[in-house]
Amino acid sequence: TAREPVVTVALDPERASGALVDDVRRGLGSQPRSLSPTWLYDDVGSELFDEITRLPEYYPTERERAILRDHAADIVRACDATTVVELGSGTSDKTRTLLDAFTALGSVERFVPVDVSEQTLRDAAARLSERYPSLQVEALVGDFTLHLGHLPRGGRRLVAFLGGTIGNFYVEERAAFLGALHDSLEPGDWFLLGTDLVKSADRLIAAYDDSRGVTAAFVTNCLHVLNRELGADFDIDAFSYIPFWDPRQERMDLRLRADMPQRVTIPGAGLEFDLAHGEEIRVEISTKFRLESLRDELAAAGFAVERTWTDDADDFALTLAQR
Ligand code: AVJ
Repeated sequence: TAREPVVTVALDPERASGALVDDVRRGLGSQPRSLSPTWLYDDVGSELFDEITRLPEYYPTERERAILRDHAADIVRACDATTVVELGSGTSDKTRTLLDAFTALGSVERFVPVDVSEQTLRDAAARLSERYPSLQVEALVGDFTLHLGHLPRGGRRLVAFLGGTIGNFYVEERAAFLGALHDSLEPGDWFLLGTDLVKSADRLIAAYDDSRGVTAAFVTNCLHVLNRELGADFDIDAFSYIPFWDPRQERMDLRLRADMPQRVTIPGAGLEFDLAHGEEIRVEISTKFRLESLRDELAAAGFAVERTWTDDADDFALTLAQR
């Protein structure tokens, strides 16, 4: 019979709402205005992101799944971890591809999904315990930029950070994240990283500007979150979604543009400001990688690349590195 999942809450809700307030003050209180993509993932946002992963234009999910499907056994053999950690696990079904291989071929004993959404995590933990009765599921409700120090210790650990989410970080945030991950691991522990790769601007823009407008709804959802959580009065219909490819920084840059001037009041953050006509709020970046510079960045953080796998079209990469 399945062992009961253990759920540890590192993220205290009070601090989380404090982080929202801090981010809003810092990001919206000065120009150019920005918001952190963290706030995109409330229940509605998580649902919309799930829908994005099923869009024909949004290739990363399918490509990463193909790599996992074709190479999960290689990954298991290369690291033979006893603890598998997944950062930002969400509802993810790609986890299953990985765990199927680990439970069939390896000596995995424990799975540690980490996510900011407590309900999503509790549901996932219960489902995974059912599906893998031999596995101890120890879920961690936490933010992977803050709570890596709370990862359970012991055994050979593999930390998986999939989906290309690392692309949401700015260069300096990425270095800080990799440094913190390095500090939270022991020598010999493993890191499995999913990254989207540089490709033609056409395909990238199509992936972030789908014809059904799901991505636009996903990005715009952050304004609904601020209206609800902080009592803000964004006139949401008066914004357009502006995704563009920044070829110098090699990243998608996703913004909301005010179609008319408006005064915004955000009581929960003690903030009031005027948005000019055409003024933009940057909500998310999605960096695309090249394998060479990725290897250098990992090395700079103290990780040695063991192997890299890509899909047939070289759209996406999975990199296995060791601390
Ligand atoms: C979940 C961060 C990997 O950057 O592709 C998808 C988020 N935003 N469409 C990405 C996203 C708009 C996604 N990540």
